[in-house]
Amino acid sequence: MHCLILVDLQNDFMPGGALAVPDGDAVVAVANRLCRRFDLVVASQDWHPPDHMSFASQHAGRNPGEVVDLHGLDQVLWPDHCIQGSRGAAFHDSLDQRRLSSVFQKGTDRHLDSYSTFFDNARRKSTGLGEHLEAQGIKSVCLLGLATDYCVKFSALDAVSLGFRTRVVREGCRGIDLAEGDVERAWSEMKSAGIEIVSEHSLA
Ligand code: VGL
Ligand code: ZN
Repeated sequence: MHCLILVDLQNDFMPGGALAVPDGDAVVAVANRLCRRFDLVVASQDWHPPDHMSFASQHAGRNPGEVVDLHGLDQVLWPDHCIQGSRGAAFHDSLDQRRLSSVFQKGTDRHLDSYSTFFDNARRKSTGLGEHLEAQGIKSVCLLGLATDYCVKFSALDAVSLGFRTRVVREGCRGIDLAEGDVERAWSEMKSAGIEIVSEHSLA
């Protein structure tokens, strides 16, 4: 049983959004094509309260892109984004949701960020996705979405560490590259961890 995981295909990560990923909307068509080829399709949503501590607006004198210590973890500060229930947090209008069986929301705890679709950044709480996949008999997952160097990378690393065969679709991802080279380093890190980087057309 194979599962496709669509990572954060939300308006705020698309061009014009609050935390726009360059060319981010290009991956929606890839998602729509691949949906039909998997036994199970799930999606994640970044889903923050309006006063989430990953927002630079919550730290006096700080700007997006800076790093602060948040309860002992390095936290990159972001513009306000993906606020629960907002238009920015909604899926891109062109995303075909008909084959989407469930949605997992993350980053809901004000004090803790969650890049991975499986666990919060402190790895204290599960989103329930890992348990869900196991209950469905899934052995292999394939990921695509936004952003390569944050949510896709951390989700894929958690997937492989949980024992799933893990593939990431290269042309189904776009990255932020806050520091030049972040996206390339993310691909290398994923490969070193045993994640297969595949193209849409090579998927069996
Ligand atoms: C993400 C930064 C902040 C992502 C989410 O989806 O990659 N990046 N929140
Ligand atoms: Zn976020």
